[in-house]
Amino acid sequence: MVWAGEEFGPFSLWPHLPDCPRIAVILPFVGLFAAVIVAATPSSQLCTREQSFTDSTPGCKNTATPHVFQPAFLNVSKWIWTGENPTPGGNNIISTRPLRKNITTPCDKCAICATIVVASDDAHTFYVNGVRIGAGGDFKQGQALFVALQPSWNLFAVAGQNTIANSPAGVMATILIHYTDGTSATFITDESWRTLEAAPPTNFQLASTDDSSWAFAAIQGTFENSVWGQPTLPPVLPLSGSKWIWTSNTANTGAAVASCAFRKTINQCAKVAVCATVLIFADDHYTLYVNGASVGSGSFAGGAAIAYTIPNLLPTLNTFAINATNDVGSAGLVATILVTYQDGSNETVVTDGSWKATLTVPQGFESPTFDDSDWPNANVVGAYGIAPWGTGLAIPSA
Ligand SMILES: [Ca+2]
Ligand SMILES: [Ca+2]
Repeated sequence: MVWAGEEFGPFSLWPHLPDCPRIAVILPFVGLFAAVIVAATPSSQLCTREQSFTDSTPGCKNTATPHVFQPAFLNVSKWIWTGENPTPGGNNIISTRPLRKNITTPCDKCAICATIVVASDDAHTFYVNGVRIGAGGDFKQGQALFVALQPSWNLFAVAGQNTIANSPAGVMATILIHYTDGTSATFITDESWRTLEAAPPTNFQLASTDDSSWAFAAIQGTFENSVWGQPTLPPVLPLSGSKWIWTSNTANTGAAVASCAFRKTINQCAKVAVCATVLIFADDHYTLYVNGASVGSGSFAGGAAIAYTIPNLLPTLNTFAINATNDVGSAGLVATILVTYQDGSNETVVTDGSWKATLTVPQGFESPTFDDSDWPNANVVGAYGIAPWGTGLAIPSA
C-alpha cells in the first residue's frame, strides 16, 4: 500500500505528536534501555544475552518474524525538487537543496526498521533522525539504505545536489517501513515533503529544526514519465566482499557429500542491534537459522541467492547458523549480512575465515547457547567470483 502522507496532514505543525497515549511512555524507555546496555557492557567484554529489546518497550512487543526480503519498489515514487523552475524536469542552477518528511507511525503500530531506495540527479546525502546514513548520485539506479527506526515517528531528510549548471534536478525515494506487528507500509517522495529554495540550513537534518514554514516540494516527474527514464533497483546487498567458505579450502573443485554446520555470532556490546538483512547462497543447499529459529532454505537448483529480512534481532548477541549440504561435486557457502543498529549505524558481516565450521551437524547446533568454541574456523575457498560459480549468481533487488 502507498500512503501519500496526507492522512497525517502536511499542514500540521512539526513536531507533530500524534494522539497516541503510548508515545510519552515509549521514547524515554528506548533511551533508558539503550543507555543501560551501553553503560553496563564495555565493548571489551562479551555481552550477556538480553531480553529482546523491543519486547521491553511497553506497547511495542515485537511479533515480527523473519521473512523473504520485500523490495522497496521505486515504480510508485515521484521525482521531487523545489519548483524553482516551474517546468517539471526543467533545468536548475548548481545548488544544494533540503528535502524533509516526518512520517508518524499509526497509533496501533511501532516502526522498527526501514529499507530505503533513493535515486538522484545529481547527488544526495540521506539522513534519518539526524544521522547521516548514506550518500550517492545516480538517476539510472537507486541506492539501497537500511536503517533502524524510532517507534512513533521518524524524520527523513535529504540534501539534494544539482552539480551541473542548467540541468534537471531531482530526488526520488521509496521508504519501506517495517512494523513490530510484522506488517509494512510504503512511503514515497511526493508533494507532502518540505523544501527550501536555498541551501540546507545548519542542522536541517535534525528533528529540532522546524520546517513548518518551508514550502512543499514540486513534482518533477513520475517513475513512468520523467526526463530521467526509469531508474532500476540496486541489488539488495553486494556479494563482492564475501568469501566462499566450507570445511576445506579446495571445496570449489570437489568436496565430500555431506552436511556441514556453520556459525557466526555477532556480538556488538556498544550498540543495540535491531534488524538484519541476509543475502545467502550455497552449493548445493542450505537452511538458515537466526538465534535458533529457522528462517528459510535455498538450493543451488534455484540458481539465485535469496535475501531475508530479520526484524527481531536481540540487542547485543545474534547467532547466525547454517546447515549446508553438498550433494555432488563442488561445495561452498557465501553470504552477506547487514545489521542495523538503534543509533542509525549499520554493520556488514560477510562469510570469511572468522566463521566456525564442522563437517557434521551436531544436534542443537543452531541454538544461540550452543558452544562452538572447539569448532575449527571455516576454510576460505576463495573470493566471490571464483570458479566454478563466477559472478553470474542472480541477486534479488532491494
Ligand atoms: Ca542535474
Ligand atoms: Ca555441490
